[in-house]
Amino acid sequence: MADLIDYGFNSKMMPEKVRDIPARITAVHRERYELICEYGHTYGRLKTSIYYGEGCESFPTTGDFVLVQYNCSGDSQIVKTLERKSKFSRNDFSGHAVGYVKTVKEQVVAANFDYVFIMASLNYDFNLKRIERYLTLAWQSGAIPVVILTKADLVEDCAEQVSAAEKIATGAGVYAVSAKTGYGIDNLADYLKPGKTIVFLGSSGVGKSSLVNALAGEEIMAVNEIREDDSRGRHTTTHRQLVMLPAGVMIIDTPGMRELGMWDVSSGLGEAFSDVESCFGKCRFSDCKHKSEPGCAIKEAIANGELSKERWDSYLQIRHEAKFSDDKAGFLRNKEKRNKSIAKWSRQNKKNGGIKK
Ligand SMILES: Nc1nc2c(ncn2[C@@H]2O[C@H](COP(=O)(O)OP(=O)(O)OP(=O)(O)O)[C@@H](O)[C@H]2O)c(=O)[nH]1
Ligand SMILES: [Mg+2]
Repeated sequence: MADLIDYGFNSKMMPEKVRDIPARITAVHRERYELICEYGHTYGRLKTSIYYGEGCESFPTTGDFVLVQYNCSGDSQIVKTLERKSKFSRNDFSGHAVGYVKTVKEQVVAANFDYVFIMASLNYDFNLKRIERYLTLAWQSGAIPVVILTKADLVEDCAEQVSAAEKIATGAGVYAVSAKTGYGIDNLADYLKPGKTIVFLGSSGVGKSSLVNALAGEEIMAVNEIREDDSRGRHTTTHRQLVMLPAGVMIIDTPGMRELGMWDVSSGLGEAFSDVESCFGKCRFSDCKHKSEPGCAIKEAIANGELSKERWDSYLQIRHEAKFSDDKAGFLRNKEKRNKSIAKWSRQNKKNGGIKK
C-alpha cells in the first residue's frame, strides 16, 4: 500500500463527489503511463472519450496528479488531469491540423514540482546565457529555481563562476556540487524535504542522473560512465522519470531538455530579470523605448555600471524569442494563408495558359 500523501498529494486537490481514485504519474511511455496510487505501482491509459473528445482534457505528464478508474488485473483508465501547481510547457509543432490551419499546442512536459534545479557543468561549456534562459522558464513554471553548478571536482576553483552565476540569478540560490566527491551536497538539505518534488533541468551530460544517484546514495538512474564530457547529444536518460529518494523527496530526472522552447514566459521574464525591469519605471518618459531617448534609466544604469550591457542584451534576446513564440500560432496561420493564395494564383495561371511573356 502506498500513501499518495507521501507523493505530495493533498486531499484539497480532489474534486467533490467522485468515485475515481487519485494517482501520480511517475513516467510516460508513449500511450502507457506509470502510476503510483493507494494500491502501489500500476499502469494506466487515457480514457479515449475524455482525452480525445471535444473540449479535451490536458494530456497528463510526469508529475501530474490524475484520477483513475482502478483496474486490479490490467491497465487502469485515466479519466482526469488534476489542476497543476507548476508546469513546464513547450510548443508542440507535431502538426495538429484544424481544418486547413496548423495550430501550435501547449505540450506540458513536467508538472507539480516545488523546485527547479537548473544544472550546468563547471568544467565544460559553462554558459551564463543558457542559465538565464532556464531561469526565465523556471520562474514562469510557478516553482522556485535553484542553480546547481556540477562537477566541482574537475575545476581548481569555482568561486568566480559561482559569483558570475549569482549576479544573473536574481532571487535564486547558487550551489557548486560534485556528485563524484559529495562536495557541496549537504548545502542542498533545505530543498530535500519529504513530500517535495524537484525537477532537474540541464543539457545532456551535465550530471543530472549522477546527482540523483548521489542524493539517493545508490544507483537508481543510469549514467554512462565511459562517455566523454563533450559527447553532447548522446542522451543517457531518454524519458522523464519521477523517482522517490529514501529521504522522501521526489526528483523528476529529465533527458537534456534542449527542446524546451519559450512558451508564454511573460511573468517568468519579469522575475528572472527583475533587476532590469525595475529600471523601467525610472525613465523620464513612460513610453521610453530605451534606445536614444533622454533620461533613459537603462542607459544610465549601463553607463554607471549598475547594469551590464550583456545582461540587457540577454533580456532583449529572450524577450524577442518569447514574443516570437507567442506569435508563432499567428505566424503559422499567415504562412498557411500565403501558401494558399500562392497555390490559387498558380492554379489560375495554369488555367490561363501560364504567364505571358
Ligand atoms: N568528475 C565528475 N564527473 C561527473 C560528475 N557528475 C557526473 N559526471 C559524469 O558526467 C557524465 C554524464 O553524467 P550523467 O549523470 O549521465 O548526465 P545527465 O545530465 O544525466 O545526462 P543525460 O541523461 O544525457 O541528460 C558521466 O560520465 C558522469 O560520470 C561529477 O560531479 N564529477
Ligand atoms: Mg541523465
